[in-house]
Amino acid sequence: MDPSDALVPYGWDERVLTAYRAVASKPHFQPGRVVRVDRISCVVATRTGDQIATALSLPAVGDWVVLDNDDDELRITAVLDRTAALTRHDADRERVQVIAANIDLVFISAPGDRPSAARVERESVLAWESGATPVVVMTKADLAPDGYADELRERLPGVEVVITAALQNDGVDRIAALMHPNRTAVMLGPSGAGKSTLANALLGEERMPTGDVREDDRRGRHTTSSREIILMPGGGVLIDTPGVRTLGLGDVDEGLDAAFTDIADLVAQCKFSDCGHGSEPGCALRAAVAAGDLDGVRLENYLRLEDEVTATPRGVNHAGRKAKREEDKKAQRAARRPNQQ
Ligand SMILES: Nc1nc2c(ncn2[C@@H]2O[C@H](COP(=O)(O)OP(=O)(O)OP(=O)(O)O)[C@@H](O)[C@H]2O)c(=O)[nH]1
Ligand SMILES: [Mg+2]
Ligand SMILES: [Zn+2]
Repeated sequence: MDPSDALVPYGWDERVLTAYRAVASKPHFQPGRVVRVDRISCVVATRTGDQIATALSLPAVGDWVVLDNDDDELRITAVLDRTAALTRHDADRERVQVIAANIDLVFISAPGDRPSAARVERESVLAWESGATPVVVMTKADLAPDGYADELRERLPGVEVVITAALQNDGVDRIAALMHPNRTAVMLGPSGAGKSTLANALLGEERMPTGDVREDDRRGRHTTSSREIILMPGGGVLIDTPGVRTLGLGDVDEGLDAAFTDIADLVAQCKFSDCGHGSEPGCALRAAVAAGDLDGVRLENYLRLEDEVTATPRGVNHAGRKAKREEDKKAQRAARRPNQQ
């Protein structure tokens, strides 16, 4: 592999080269990484710079693609297998959307002016499910209530929580240190969380547009409108995304147990294998809450999220729900296979 290849800053390495060679069947084909996806087109970084490309179905930002330009138009002919992909479902579970592909880290922004550990927990399920490593990034720490950082650390065991206030340049160096050449991170979080502001602090310049939040409820104004790759000055790739209101979990499976490993371990100790974790005797989860070993609020959120995943009313046979999850897992794997036109 040529280290001076113009795609190296985008993460081009031996792995991608090998994957590319396995799929690129014609010598005039060229590789590229999708750096921006709008509603109808996408921009691909190539060895000759950024170019607009067409595709039968749009890839995701972060995808490595095979490009064909034989009749003056740049066309995506194949999408390379993804290492990890962050996906979300619409509320009706009909549409699956790949937010970012080939990511190593998911920065879950937790705005200090709108504290919600439950939302961060929900997003951590999606992050674990993606195959990448979640990192909670508290933003606007200057506006956070006392104790919010501790609450996040308690509610998200095993996840690093970084405290930042990008406008004051606080904590930004820790985020920079998590970025490496060849590493891709995506920022997740609601509109107005300060994602683009943090990106600018990492860049050291006001490149990404930012917008204010509404006075009454601190919601943002959807300033960022497309998903976009930003090359970090010290190497590595950051993907800024528009804030989304609803992050449906859809067919999540491993992500839920990964985000709640402590609870997943306890479930195995309930007396009844079909325990609904309500008032039945011998429930290990309720016992752990009573003993002060498990946060009751965290348990309620877990049960809510699990209900959403299984989309089956609570109290019905747990084994049936488990079986459904197994089925979902298979279907999801099939759906996740990148399309190769
Ligand atoms: N007080 C304070 N305000 C901040 C901080 N970081 C960002 N903000 C403000 O929060 C508002 C929203 O910031 P953005 O960076 O546009 O938020 P975003 O997450 O990119 O929002 P979308 O692009 O809409 O998803 C702006 O008014 C920022 O100035 C911070 O550390 N402290
Ligand atoms: Mg933004
Ligand atoms: Zn139980």
